[in-house]
Amino acid sequence: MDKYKKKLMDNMNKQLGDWFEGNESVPHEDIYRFLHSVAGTASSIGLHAIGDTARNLMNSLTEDESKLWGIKDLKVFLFELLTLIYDNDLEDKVLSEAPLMTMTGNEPVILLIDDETSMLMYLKEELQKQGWMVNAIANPIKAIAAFYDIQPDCVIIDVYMGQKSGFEILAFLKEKVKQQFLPTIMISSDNSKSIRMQSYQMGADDFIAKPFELDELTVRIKRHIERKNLIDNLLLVDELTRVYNRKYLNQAYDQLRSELIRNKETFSIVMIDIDHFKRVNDTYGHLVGDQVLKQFATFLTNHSRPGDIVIRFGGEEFILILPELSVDESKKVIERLILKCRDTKLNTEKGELSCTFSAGVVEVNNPTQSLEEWLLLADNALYDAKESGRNQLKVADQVLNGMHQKIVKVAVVDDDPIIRTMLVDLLETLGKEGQHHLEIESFKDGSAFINNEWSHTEHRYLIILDGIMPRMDGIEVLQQLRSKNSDRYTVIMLTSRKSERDIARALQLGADDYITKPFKLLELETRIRHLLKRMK
Ligand code: GH3
Ligand code: MG
Repeated sequence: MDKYKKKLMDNMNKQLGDWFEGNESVPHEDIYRFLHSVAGTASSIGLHAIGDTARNLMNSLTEDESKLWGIKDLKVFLFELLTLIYDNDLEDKVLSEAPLMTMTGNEPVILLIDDETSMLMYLKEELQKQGWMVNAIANPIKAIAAFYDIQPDCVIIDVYMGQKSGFEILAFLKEKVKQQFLPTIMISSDNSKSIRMQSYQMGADDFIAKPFELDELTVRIKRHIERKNLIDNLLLVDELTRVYNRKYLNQAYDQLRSELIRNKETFSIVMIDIDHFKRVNDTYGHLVGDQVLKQFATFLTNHSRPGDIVIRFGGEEFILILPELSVDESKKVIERLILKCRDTKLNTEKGELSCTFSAGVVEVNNPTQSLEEWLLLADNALYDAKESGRNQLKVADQVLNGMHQKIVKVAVVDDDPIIRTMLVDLLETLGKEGQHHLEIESFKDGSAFINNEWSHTEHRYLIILDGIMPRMDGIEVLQQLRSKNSDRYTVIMLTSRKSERDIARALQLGADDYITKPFKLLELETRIRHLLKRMK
C-alpha cells in the first residue's frame, strides 16, 4: 500500500477507535467533518469505495446540527464504512494467501491429532483448502472428548505423541469403530513394517508414512470420506444403540402424516434427553457413557408398545413417536416411563448406574405443519422441562411463539475496536437466524473479560479471543479458563500469521480452534457456525 493510503487508513482507524473506545457521545459536527475529510482524501488516492461511501453517509446528514451521537447509533450508522476499511486493510495483507472456499457449515469434518504443532498447523491449512472443516488437536488427552463433540467424518492420528500414544487413541476409537463406521488414518515418520502392521491390526483404515505427498494424502482422505457417506446413507439404524437413527424420522413422519390426513389419527412426538449425561462421561469415561446410552435405548424399546418408534436423534437425545396417542395419553405413558427409568439399573463395566431423563411432548394434529415445526415445539417443551429442574415432562405450547432458545454467551475479546464492532455485528446476525439465543458481549482486553462476573456463569460460552492484547493477552486468558477444568468454554483464538509460537501455545493449551489474523469475515462466520452446531 502506498504511504498515503496507509496514512489515511491509520488515521481513520485511530479516529474510529477513539470514538468507540471513549464511550462518550460524539458531536454531530465531528462526524460530519470526519466524513467530509475521508470523502475528499480517499477518492483522490484511489480508495474509491471508501470515498464514495463516506460521501453518501455525509450527504445523508445535515451539516450544522447540534445533536450528540451515542456510540451504538454511531456504529450502526458507520457500519458500511467500517466493513470497507476492514476489507481494504485485509486485501492488502492477504494477497499471498490462497483463496478461501465458501463454506456452508455442512462440509466433512476431519479430526486431526498430532502433538507436533507445526505439522498440525501445516496439515490443517492444507486440508482446509480442500473445503473440509479441520479440527486440530495438539493435546491427545483432549482428543477423545473432541471426538464426541465434533462427530468427525475422518480421524487422522499421529502414532508417536508425548502424553499418549496414537495407538491408545486408536484403541479407544476402535471400540467405537466396531459400532460405527469411522475412517481412521494413522500417520508416522516410523514407516517400519511393525508399526504399519500394528496400525492395521488395531483397525486403522489407512497408514501414511511421513514425509508424505500432500496430494496423495488428500486423495486418500477423500476416498475414505466418500465411503463413509455411502455407508451412512445406507443405514437407518443407529450402530451404537440399535434403535432407528434420525434418517428414519422423516420416513416415519411421512407415514403417520398420511394416516392423519386419511383417518384424522393424531399422534405424539416426544423429545427425550438424558439428564446430566456429561457427568457420566466425566466420571466414568466415554465407554461407560456409551453403555448407558445403549441400555437407555433398550429401556425405551422395552417399555414402549410394539408400534411405537424409538429413534436416536443424536448424542444423548432420543425421539419417541407414539402413534394414535393424544397428548394427554402420551403424558401418562411418559410420566410412567420417567418413574420407571429412575428405578432401573443400567449395567456398566463400572457397576450399576441409573439415570433420569427430561422430555417434551407435542401432539401432531395438523398435517400442514412441517416436521421441523413439531420438533421445534417438542424441543422447546424439553427445554422447559430442563429449566424446571429436569426428570420431568412438559407439554408443548402448541403455538410457535415465545420460543425458549438455549442461551450461549459469546464474548469477543479484542483490543481493536473496529474488529470488536464488526464481530459483534456478525454475531448478532447469526443470533437472529439460529437455534441459539446468543448473548453477546465484547471486551477490550483479557482482564476485562476474566474479571467480569458475566464470564463465570453456568452457561455455555463461545469466546473469540485475540492472542495479543495489552494487560492480559489471549494465551493467559486461555490458560486461566483451562485451569478451571470446565468445558463450558469453547475458544477460538485469533492469532497473527507470523506468530507460529503463539498458535502452537494456543493449541497446546487446548484452544478449540484458531484463525489467523487478518481473517475473512466469511471464514470466521463458518467456524462460528460449526462450533455453535456442536454446542447444541
Ligand atoms: P442436560 O441435563 O442439560 O441435558 O445436561 P447433559 O450433560 O446431559 O447435556 P450436555 O449437552 O451438556 O452434554 C451431553 C454430552 O454427551 C456431550 C457429549 O460429549 C456427550 N455425547 C454425545 N454423544 C455421545 C456418545 O455417543 N457417547 C458418549 N459417551 N457421549 C456422547
Ligand atoms: Mg442431556
